Amino acid sequence: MSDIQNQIAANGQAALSSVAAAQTLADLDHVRVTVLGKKGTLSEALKSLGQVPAEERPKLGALANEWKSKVESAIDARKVDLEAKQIELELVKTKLDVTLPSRKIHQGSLHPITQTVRKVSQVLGRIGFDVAVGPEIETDFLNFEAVNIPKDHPARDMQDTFFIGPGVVLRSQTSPVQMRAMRSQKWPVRILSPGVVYRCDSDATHSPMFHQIEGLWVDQKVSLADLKGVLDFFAKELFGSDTKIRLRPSYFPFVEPGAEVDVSCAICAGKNPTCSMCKGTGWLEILGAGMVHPRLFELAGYTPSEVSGFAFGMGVERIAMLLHDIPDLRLMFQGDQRFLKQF
Ligand code: 2U9
Repeated sequence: MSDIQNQIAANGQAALSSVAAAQTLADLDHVRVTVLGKKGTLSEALKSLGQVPAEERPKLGALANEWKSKVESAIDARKVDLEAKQIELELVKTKLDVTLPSRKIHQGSLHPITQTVRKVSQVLGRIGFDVAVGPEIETDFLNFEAVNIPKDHPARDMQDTFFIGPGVVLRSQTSPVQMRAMRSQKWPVRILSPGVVYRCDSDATHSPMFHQIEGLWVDQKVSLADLKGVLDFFAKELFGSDTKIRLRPSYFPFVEPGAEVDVSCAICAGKNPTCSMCKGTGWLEILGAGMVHPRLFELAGYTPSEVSGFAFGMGVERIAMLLHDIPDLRLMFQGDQRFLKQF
């Protein structure tokens, strides 16, 4: 055997050993380049055939090509093995347990405050109340002056209201919305104003931000009997058809006369002295109401002798707590999924 024959066979053998020893796809590619690449050992051997006598060339050329295809086949076979090995390694590394149950998809729901606002608006919408909205940043004039809250009223104190600039406050009730409505249109007016209000107060039963819904009905000859009729309908729709209401005299600057309104306790009907809802009184306070003060009509640009009206106001959190037996106001603002997913 000639030196070149030996050389080709030795290179071929060495290449086969390197292919068998390759542990990664990168190793294998390195072998392919060093053996079969442009300057690879077998390619160089083929190039050097030019220097051997012409009669030996076909035999040596065939030998070199034979080794070349042997090495190519060995590389292809090894590549299949190494690819399988790499996939196996990946699978072990990621430890994917396909038998685990999938994560549950939780369906969201509306916040109890939103549900209550919608329910109240829907019930009163059926007897003709339209929803009106207004700004949360209000003028001192519309928040206080225009709804007959005098300069020396405690609500005007720094301790009760967020003052955010000269003559500008965060509204402490939604009354300015109704006042704006009256000042911009002639009667009749029959509106509800749901919205956020702000007061400097924070403890177990007070939040610095809470929600109110106020209602206003102004027309010719609107009476206290109309107010009672509307509130009776409202209470029965919200708390059940057996519900009764009662009005207790009270004072609010924007109405005269004013009243606090209670509904009968659906849990014990006053029969359980230790009832957690009504504490045995049989009544639950739900809102305040009254006949619109004539001074407000003047400030709205109406003629007080031509019109009359009633208004009412309620805290939405309180209504939601009564409807769903929620024990603590703070639950409404904490965003706790364990609480919220019950609605
Ligand atoms: C205009 C005229 C009259 C709205 C009213 C109440 C009585 C009332 C409280 C309930 C609980 C506020 O959230 S609360 O603290 N509200 O008792 N609100 S009458 O009277 C108005 C409003 C606007 C133009």
